[in-house]
Amino acid sequence: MSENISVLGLGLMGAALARSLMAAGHHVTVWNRTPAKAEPLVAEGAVLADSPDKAVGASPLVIVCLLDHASVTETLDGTPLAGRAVVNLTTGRPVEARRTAEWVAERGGDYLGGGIMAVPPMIGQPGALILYSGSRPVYDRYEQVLSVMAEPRFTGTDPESAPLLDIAMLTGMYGQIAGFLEAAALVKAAGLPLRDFVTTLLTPWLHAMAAQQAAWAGNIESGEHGTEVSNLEINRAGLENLVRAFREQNVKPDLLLPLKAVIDQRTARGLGHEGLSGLVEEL
Ligand code: FVH
Repeated sequence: MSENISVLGLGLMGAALARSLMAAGHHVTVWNRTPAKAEPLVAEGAVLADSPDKAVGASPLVIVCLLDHASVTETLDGTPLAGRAVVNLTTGRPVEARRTAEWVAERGGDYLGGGIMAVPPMIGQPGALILYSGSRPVYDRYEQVLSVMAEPRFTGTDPESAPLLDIAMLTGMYGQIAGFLEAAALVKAAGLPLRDFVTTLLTPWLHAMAAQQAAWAGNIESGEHGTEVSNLEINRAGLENLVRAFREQNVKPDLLLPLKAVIDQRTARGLGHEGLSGLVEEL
């Protein structure tokens, strides 16, 4: 079914979102602070609104994708939000999402926030994911429409949950990037073929190791950090060995040191018999 949808914000991400909705046959009205960015989309069939007010007035479903939450409330201030489903795909912190949800509700709108787990070229393609939280009725009503942009996943009615999980996902990603960068620096400094190392050794190894995370999550939920595999004392010695090896190879272990510090802290409490999952208690 074709829907009337307004998209506010035509940066790299907003334009990709609008384009995917148009490709699925929806009637899309667009607005952007700098109107020139709307021109390609208008040429492809979008309707240009010359103010946020007119954009919001044009459709029951309003998708917003701007720089930050401050620019969202600034843009929507004074627009006719009563009865509108406001889907905010602007990145923000959990407390900002709560504030923006309340701000929209005070003006009669129904708020659904989203955390985009994709870059613009992935929008409309398999593999793109958007985490949603907030209004369940809005999610249920528009789930089909949302699925055009990326696989939608509803994470709860608390508007803080999607941004919190978004941040948790990015945290996992940055941790893996940190490990990759240290490994790459070590291999490169030794003059070994890096691409071969990554494709034949590192990536398969990381996949295999990631399989342990579900068991660790169970330990963390239960508070039982015992291990039959490798305890913290062994990992402390292992990290010590890594750090010494890095220094001998003239490579800085700077991204490994914070992990070593938390392991040292936990073992100093006499908890070296525990598994790595116990480190969460320190954090
Ligand atoms: N691009 C990405 O890879 C990431 C992936 C994950 C999610 N993010 C978030 O998406 C939001 C928008 O990101 P973007 O990539 O579209 O960013 P830009 O291309 O820089 O476009 C920014 C748009 O925001 C408009 N804007 C900025 N300030 C204001 C304001 N005060 N009032 C109204 N609009 C404003 C800007 O307008 P203009 O500069 O063209 O006039 C663009 O439309 C973002 O939250 C990412 O974290 C993307």
